[in-house]
Amino acid sequence: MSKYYQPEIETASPEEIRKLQDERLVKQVKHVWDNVPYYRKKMEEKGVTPDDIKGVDDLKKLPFLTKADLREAYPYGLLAKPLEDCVRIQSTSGTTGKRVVAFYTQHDVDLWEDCCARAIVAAGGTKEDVCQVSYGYGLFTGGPGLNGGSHKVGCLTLPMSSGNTERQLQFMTDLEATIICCTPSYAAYLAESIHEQGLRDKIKLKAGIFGAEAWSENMRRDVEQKLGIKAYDIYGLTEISGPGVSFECEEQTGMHVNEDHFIAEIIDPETGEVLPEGEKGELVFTSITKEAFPLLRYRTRDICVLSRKKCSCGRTLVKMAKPMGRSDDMLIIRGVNVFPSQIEEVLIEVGGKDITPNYLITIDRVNNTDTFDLDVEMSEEMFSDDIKSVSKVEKDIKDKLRSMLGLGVNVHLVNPKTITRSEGKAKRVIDKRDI
Ligand code: DLL
Repeated sequence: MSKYYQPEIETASPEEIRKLQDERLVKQVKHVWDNVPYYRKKMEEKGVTPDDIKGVDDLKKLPFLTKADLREAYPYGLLAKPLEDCVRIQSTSGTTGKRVVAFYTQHDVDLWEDCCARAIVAAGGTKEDVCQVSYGYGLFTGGPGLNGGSHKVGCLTLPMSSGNTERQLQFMTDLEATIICCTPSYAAYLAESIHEQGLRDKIKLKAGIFGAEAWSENMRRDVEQKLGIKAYDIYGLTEISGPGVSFECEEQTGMHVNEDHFIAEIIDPETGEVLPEGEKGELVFTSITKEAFPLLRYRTRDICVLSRKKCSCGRTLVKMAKPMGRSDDMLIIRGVNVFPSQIEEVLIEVGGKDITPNYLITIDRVNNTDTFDLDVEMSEEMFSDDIKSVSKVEKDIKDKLRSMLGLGVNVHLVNPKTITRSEGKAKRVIDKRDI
């Protein structure tokens, strides 16, 4: 571990954490003001100087940063250190516009890896473990982040990257991996393959660390049961360093934010106003220890809730709920706002054991009217047992969606394994409309 690991912070009193954040924020604002003309200008436009920021209470005086700022300042405009001090870039998988490129000094890599190490330790990881990292490596932060964290914990690290499922299963069984890190959709796919190939008895996994995309409690239970593990959520984003911004403990009721490095706020996405603890809104992060790419008040677009309720694990770090959608992945279908997470909710409620968590939304526009199709994979049991009830389940899902959204949806139960599986983040929506 390096000096940023500091597990004592995880159980420090809220006052101690606040004091540390106050000090670090004041220093960070000065660092940004002195070294990032782009953000300094934003501060000047708002009439704020570093002297106005004495601690976390003053955070709300600072301007927000958005993805649009990152694109405008691409590639070096938000860099706060000379390039010769930087040792790494990572980038988002953005498919529209310019990619977001984040820079790291060695200090930044170390603290990021230490945040991931905390996540692995919270999932029960020790140096005795064999940790299979099956997130993508390369520009995506998943592989490199968990890889670094696993090294720091001292696990034997299997740097598998994503894909090549046969090879994944061979190493998993031959080297007796005990921890698997990958996207939840790939975990579900691995679980299916293990089941199919009758490998369950050869699997020694005890924990999974799954994140990078939304996943439901239903999916958690399914993967836990199929792999015989405890499944932990992990959250992060490239702009704020990558995985490990927050992580789940054994209580599995939300993710502890590494508050000694990142300050979390919830704002009203319409007005930008800071909302009190417990209210749902957009998650905003300020990184208070990063050197090269220190974003202040970065709007994540993730809709979330923060909670300071006492956690049975003893950690005092604030917890964020599983993100409940994004303020920007909202679909507008026939004028109705729809979040894919709402569809998932209905599927869990209505589908029960008859369906799997695999679904695909397809939207198109025919004769100026939006069409809305939802393919849902039925479970093996339903496929083999009682094919006649398909239309009833389809109708139940359709009725529930109509009452929730006020929209007619064409629901199709499809055969098991017909929806393309993802080795990275699952693709849940195909929007064919040319708008
Ligand atoms: O997905 C970093 C990561 C890698 C996190 C591996 C966890 C594990 P980006 O590609 O920049 O970074 O995507 C960030 O993914 O704003 C969320 O919308 C979503 N996201 C990340 N983790 C979770 C999660 C990585 N646990 C964006 N649950 C974020 C739900 C998540 N959504």
